[in-house]
Amino acid sequence: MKKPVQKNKKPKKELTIDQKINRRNFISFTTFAVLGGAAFGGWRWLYNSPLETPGITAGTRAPLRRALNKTELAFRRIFSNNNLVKTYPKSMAAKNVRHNTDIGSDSKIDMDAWRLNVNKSTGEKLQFTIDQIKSLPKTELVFSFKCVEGWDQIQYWGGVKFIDFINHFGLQDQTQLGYVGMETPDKGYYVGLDMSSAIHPQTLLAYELNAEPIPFKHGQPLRLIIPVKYGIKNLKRIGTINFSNQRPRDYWAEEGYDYYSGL
Ligand SMILES: Nc1nc2c(c(=O)[nH]1)N[C@H]1C(S)=C(S)[C@@H](COP(=O)(O)O)O[C@H]1N2
Ligand SMILES: [Mo]
Repeated sequence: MKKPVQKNKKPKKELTIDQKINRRNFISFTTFAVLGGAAFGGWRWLYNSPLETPGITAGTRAPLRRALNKTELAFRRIFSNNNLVKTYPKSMAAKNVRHNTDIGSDSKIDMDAWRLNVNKSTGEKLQFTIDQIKSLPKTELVFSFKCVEGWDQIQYWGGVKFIDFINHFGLQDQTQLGYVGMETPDKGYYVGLDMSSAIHPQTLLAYELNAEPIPFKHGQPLRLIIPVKYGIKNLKRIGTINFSNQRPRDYWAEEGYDYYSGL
């Protein structure tokens, strides 16, 4: 029979104040070195990682784009056309409407020659006059327009819901595609929109501002009003609309802005 061995426990040594300080210094510096090293390593990794494949969005590191695309997916999953942006009484709408850049919409416009061109994914091309568009049921919208540059303003727009336009002209099959691209007649400014945002019930092909035809600098005769997106996507002076399964080109995404640009 074995006797249970009595471990001879050493009595725990009391540390002196100096030893305690040394010990804490050691812990802090090691933590600092380890975390600092990890941060530096992470930065080097990102810095040396390849650039994204050039395309519709461009310029960032591939891992950053992957993260952005994941974030976009997360937001697209919670996006619902049942969620409406906040609206306001007309009395709250600005009389002096803010104006921003006019890329692709600053040249003279021949109103008689203007047409809305619609390119279906099948290759079929359609054309509409402003009167055809105005003959559809009108929707009025007073909402807070938001520019990425940091201003917002309550504005009063009128036009036809893009989804009403689609339904009226038999374009329903086109909503099965992933994207809508819109461009100015001179192709100087262009935006890409995910289909769910494009067919959101508050997305308008607008032809009125404060109950008057849209003035020249705000996108005469027809502009996009898409309240679920920042101002950059609200293209002034629409010339062409394309339906497609590929991300359409987008003026500001090419400059490094977020392609989705949702609110
Ligand atoms: N054709 C065209 N549309 C455009 C722009 C532009 O430069 N050209 N700028 C966008 C931006 S950044 C904003 S904030 C709004 C501004 O519209 P507004 O000038 O009517 O205020 O238009 C958007 N649509
Ligand atoms: Mo903007």
